[in-house]
Amino acid sequence: MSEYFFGLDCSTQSLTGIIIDSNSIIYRKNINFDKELSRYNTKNGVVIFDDEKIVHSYPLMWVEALELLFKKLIRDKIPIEKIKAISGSGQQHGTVYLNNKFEDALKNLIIGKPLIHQIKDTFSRKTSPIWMDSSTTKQCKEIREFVGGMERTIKLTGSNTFERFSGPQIRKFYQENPFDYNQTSIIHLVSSFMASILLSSNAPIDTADGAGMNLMNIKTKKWDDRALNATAPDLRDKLPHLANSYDIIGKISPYYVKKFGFNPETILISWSGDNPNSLIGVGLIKKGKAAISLGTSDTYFSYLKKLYFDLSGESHVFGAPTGDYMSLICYKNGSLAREKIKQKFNLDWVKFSEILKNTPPGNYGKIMLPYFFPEIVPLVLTAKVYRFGFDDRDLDGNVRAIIESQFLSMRLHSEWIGEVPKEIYATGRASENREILEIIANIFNTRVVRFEISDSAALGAAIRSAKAYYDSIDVKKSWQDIVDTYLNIQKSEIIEPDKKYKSLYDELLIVYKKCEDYILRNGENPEPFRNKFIQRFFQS
Ligand code: XUL
Repeated sequence: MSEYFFGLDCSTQSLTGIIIDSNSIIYRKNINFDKELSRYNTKNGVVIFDDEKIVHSYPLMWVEALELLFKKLIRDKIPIEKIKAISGSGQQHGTVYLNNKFEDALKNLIIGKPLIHQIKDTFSRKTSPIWMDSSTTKQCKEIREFVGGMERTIKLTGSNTFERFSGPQIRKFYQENPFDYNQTSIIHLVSSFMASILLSSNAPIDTADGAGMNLMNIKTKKWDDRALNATAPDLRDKLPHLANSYDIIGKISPYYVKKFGFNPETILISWSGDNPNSLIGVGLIKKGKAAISLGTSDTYFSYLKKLYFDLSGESHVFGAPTGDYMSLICYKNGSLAREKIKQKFNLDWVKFSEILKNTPPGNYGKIMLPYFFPEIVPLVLTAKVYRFGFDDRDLDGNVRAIIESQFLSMRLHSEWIGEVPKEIYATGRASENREILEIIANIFNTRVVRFEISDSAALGAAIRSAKAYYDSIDVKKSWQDIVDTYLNIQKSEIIEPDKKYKSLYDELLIVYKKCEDYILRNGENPEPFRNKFIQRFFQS
């Protein structure tokens, strides 16, 4: 009898499930929150408040999506009892606040009632601030100063304080709602919250995702007293314990066995963040390669064998699910910014791609700083789009500019890693767009590889559950063997850079940086540089 492994990804806009067996992908299903759970009235899975810096979502919606997905497994006649192990992935940094009724409610679930009705009164905060929230600048400063400045914060927690990170978000909640904070018994990440739902008790936070909180010592992988004290009182008592990403945290709760037919022996493996899961899903378990994930957020990440800090403070070090580390840069103006241009000109993706195909690399020197939303890298707290050499009515100019600007910025802000990747793996929904990948290959002057399964976070979670299962029954499979198995069965597409654009993009990068410096750091006027670029590449 073949063994199944189940990976789930609770991301910003949807919940995805992938089932694999020892050497193939058996099943994929995606539940879009806006479409299938429309009564929550989310837009792209989130709620943006009047102050656009405040962005939350509904933990109950994620739980409802989980039950819906299980119902679909039954409808699609998946032999659920074959699933040996489950792990998962959650959008990083988001926090879920629960009161002292949470565990009791989970332990006393009744089969006949929907899950959400049975846990709805166990939240001390109805909504969860998520990674898109940028409303905690004050708290970031307070925590950073308490810890001893930016460099000490980076060396202690792996990152400078960031608005979306869990620590500053928790501090804001404590300061603005002290009563509700006191009513909070446990604060979960999205990943550990969803794992708790399946376990029917409080699941640990894995150290890979825990690194995105500004609360964990990145070297010892333990909660750090200084960071905890900088954040909120009694915080240690309100956090789950920390575990390795590969730890077995228990067996699936009897509730799911009775209600959906899961096997009572199914083991649960720590859930982790979407980016650490994607690292596994694209097989990054060695140095020298990088990945770009084009989801709601755009991220650029690579595997690190040893700790290595970005002291400029723009990037992060998280844990890797193998027990090592990963570096990451995150952009808020990812898919949603691309969508803004697509919608503004009433395009579909086919037309969008045609324009990319028919416009020249370098875009006649038209440059955009695409801050449709507040941006993380570089830090921009007030959304505003800047255009150099064109205006917002220029269809072709805007389409190419949004894509070129996103990846010029990524190249610029990933230079601290000091290593040009030999290959970039592209993942996430927008990686299905070949024209975007060609632009990435040319801007980075690096080969881009795209695998068939763009849901690398869910796949990574499924792979992690398979690895932990085999380890538990003493079947020796190395990380390399196991990731190769699932990469080799997928179709892949390789996009080579066109060398003739190397010098063009090297120069455009300098002009792009001048534009950024001018707008954000009072730098010199970029126009003479931009004009020289235009003369050299478009007027000779
Ligand atoms: C990473 C980050 C986002 C979220 C949502 O630091 O904030 O990538 O994980 O995908």
